[in-house]
Amino acid sequence: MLWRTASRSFDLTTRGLIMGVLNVTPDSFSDGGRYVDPTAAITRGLQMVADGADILDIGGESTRPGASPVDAAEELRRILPVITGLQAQCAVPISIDTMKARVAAAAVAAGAEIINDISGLQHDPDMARVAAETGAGLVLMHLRGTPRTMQQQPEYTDVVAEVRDRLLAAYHEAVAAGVKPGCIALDPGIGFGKTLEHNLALLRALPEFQIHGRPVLLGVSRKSFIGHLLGNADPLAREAPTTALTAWSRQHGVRILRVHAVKENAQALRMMEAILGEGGTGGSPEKRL
Ligand code: PMM
Repeated sequence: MLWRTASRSFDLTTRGLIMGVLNVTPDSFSDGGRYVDPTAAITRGLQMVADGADILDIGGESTRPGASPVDAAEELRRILPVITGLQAQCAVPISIDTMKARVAAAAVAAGAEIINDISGLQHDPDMARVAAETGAGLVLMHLRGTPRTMQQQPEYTDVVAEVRDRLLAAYHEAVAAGVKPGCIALDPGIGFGKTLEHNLALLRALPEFQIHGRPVLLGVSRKSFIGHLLGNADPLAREAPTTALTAWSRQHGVRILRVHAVKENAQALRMMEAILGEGGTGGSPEKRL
C-alpha cells in the first residue's frame, strides 16, 4: 500500500505513520492558544519530530464544534511562518489542515506536501484542482455540515454506509479532477457531525473505509467522545484511551494516526505492528521520488 506526495512515496504495507497535530489557532479544543506564536509552534513541531512524528499537520482554523470560520488571509498569516520555519529545519513532510484552496495552494508553495481537507472537497470547488496541479498528498475526510453546525443533532440511517458512500464519492471527484489515486488517503472523520454512538460504529467498521485500497487516516486524539464515554472533561486526561484507540485502529487497518502525544502513540503503533508480525520496528517506509 503506497501513499504519494509530489516528492515522496510512503510504503504503508507494514508500517503506519504518526501525524503530529500542530494547531496554530487561539481556539482549538485541546491545544488552542498554546502555539499562536510562530516560534513556539516551530519548537513544538521540532519536538514532535524528535518524538517520532512522520508528518506534521498544521492548522490555522479551529474545527471545534461551533467554531467561527476565519478568512483565508488570517489563516495564511497564522500558518505560513510556521510552515516556512519547519520546512527549513526538519525533513518530515508538512500537511496543511485547511478547507480553502487558496490556503492550500499557498501552503504547498511554502513547502507543505500534503493537503488535509476536512470537508472532503465539499467546501471549496477549487480544492481538487489545487491538489491535482501540485501533486500533493490529499486527505479526504468525512464531515457532515460545517464545524459550526455539525453537532446539531447529527442523524444517519446507517452511519457506516453513509460515510463510506460519501468518501467514495469524494475519491471519484478527486480522481476526475486529475488527482492521482495514489496521492489520496481517506478519513471517516471521527467527531465531525457524529454522536458517541456514531463514532463507536465507525471505529467498529474501520476496515470498510479502505476504499480502492487507499490508506485510512484517523483522528481520535483527545476528542470529546472519549470524554463523554469516560467522564473526562479535560482533553489532556484522554491520552490513555487515545493510545488504546491507536492500537485498535492499527489492528483494524488504519495506517496514519493523527495525534497530539506523538511518542506514546508511536510506541502503541510499533507495539501493535510487532504483534501483527509486520516488522513495525523497522526503518522509515519513505522513498524520495
Ligand atoms: N480532527 C481535527 C482536525 N483536523 N483532520 C483529519 N484528517 N482528521 C481528523 O480527525 C481531524 C482533522 C480536530 O482535532 P484537533 O482540534 O485536535 O486538531
